[in-house]
Amino acid sequence: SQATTIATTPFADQRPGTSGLRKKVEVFQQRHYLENFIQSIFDSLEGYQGATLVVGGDGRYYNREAIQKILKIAAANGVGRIVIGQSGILSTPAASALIRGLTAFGGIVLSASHNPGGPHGDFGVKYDVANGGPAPEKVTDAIYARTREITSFRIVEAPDVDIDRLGETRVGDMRVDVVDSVGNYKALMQTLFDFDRIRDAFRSGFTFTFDAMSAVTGPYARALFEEELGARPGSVINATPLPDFGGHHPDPNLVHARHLYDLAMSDAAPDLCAASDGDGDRNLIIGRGRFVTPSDSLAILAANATIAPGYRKGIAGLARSMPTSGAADRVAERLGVPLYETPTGWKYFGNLLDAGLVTICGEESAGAGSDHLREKDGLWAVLFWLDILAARKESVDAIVRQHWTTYGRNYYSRHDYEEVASDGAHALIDALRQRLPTLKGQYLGGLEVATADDFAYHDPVDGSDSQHQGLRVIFADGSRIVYRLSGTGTAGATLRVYIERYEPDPARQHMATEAALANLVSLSREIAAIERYTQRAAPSVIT
Ligand code: VG1
Ligand code: CO
Repeated sequence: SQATTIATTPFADQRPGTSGLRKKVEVFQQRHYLENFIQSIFDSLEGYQGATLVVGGDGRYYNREAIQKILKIAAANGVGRIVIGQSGILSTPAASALIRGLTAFGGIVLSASHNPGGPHGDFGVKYDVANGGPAPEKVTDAIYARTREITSFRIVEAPDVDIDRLGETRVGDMRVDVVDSVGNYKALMQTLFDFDRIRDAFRSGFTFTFDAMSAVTGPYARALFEEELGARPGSVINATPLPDFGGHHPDPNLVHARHLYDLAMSDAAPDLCAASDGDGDRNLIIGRGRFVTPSDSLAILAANATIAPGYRKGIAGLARSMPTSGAADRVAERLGVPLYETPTGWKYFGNLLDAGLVTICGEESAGAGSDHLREKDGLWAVLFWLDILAARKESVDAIVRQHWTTYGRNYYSRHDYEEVASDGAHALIDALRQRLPTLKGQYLGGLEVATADDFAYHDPVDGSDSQHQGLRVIFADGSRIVYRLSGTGTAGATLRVYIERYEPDPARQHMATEAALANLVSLSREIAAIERYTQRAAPSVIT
């Protein structure tokens, strides 16, 4: 099999967003679209010749076709070896774990995460570096620059690899190993949590429902929860990964996993309901009668971390994305460890984790993780909760309430105005950005503005700076409204508005979130004139 060079022309729209390049499947199916992007990755890297790369995805439509192309392009570019999950399946955290476990050069993860799949759904490609984490901006910028200039790609002509069969084969001179998708990840989880303790809890009647949402976590969840830990068979629902996720939106939030919320609030509620997203890096945690916001979940995991064997030594520090609530800050303060506030997206945690500055990180968007790998990790968060529940032998609700009594409660909500016209959304942000300097000291809705700024991040490890990471209006009482545009969407623009209020008084910690935030919610719409710019009077999704 000979490597050939094929002439191509650039596409103008291959800029990676918050988490890789995400587009409609039809966009990826354009002639040379995927080839250009993969070749641009190689053109931007140095030292991959002869090295090992990990490849896998969440099993969505176009996963298999993409893998065959990637194998042939990698072989033509001189990659030494590719390790693929069986049938092309690797959850995002499992891919991260595998890159680290093999000390591979990097990896290519095929996913559009929580976005719908299928022939008319979304597809995505993300490059992970040697630490197992998403490529930093420096790398994604270089890849994007290359996509704008590319004139050819290299590919070998070879038969397709049978990716369903475990074992070793070759594409051209490159070795290909098809490996079990679950084993390495499962072994890592066993080093972090007390599986005997969780097994005992299930044996004593602890009840649990995990919804894999017909996405990638099904095989992992079955192996871990049912086979290894003894949860009742059938505890894992929607356990078979489907290329179109059964036509659903594999986003574990209160809208797309509503049935799970309803179950948790019903008389038949199990002790714990949980779910993960398309690629397995997000988590949803709902106890009997109690939804745990992702920001609270992060804080509670951190506060209880030493219960789990993997964190017995304590934690070095915490990090959260800027829009994530300040609940974790209070835990860090009490533990006497630093708290880092980063821009949205897991790639910003990589340096902090590599440098040992933080142990646990999280995002309000249902992402939590730790230094065990370099992505957020849905099943890790669920196992962490199971371990804490097994050790404390209290309900989720009791643990959450006790946490608020100790630390105060951060009422929190995110309003998404999805798929609005891109021009209007950008105009809204531009206009508000202009006004920020004038807001300080003003009274809005009876609240004094303490600061209003455009969040920028200085990475303390590599010294890099990231500008324009979200507009913040922070009030004197600590309440906050944050505005930013999504970097993962594939149609129009999505405006995210994050609303938060801190309540230290235990007597006032049990209001409905909508009631507690009502004033701030109307302010959020007025301050940015959301309806004027987006033609939307209300958000499409509230989480
Ligand atoms: C969203 C979330 C962000 C998360 C990103 C990737 O980004 O807000 O917190 O890291 O998705 O998650 P954005 O730019 O749309 O707000 V996943 O599970 O889609 O890899
Ligand atoms: Co995801």
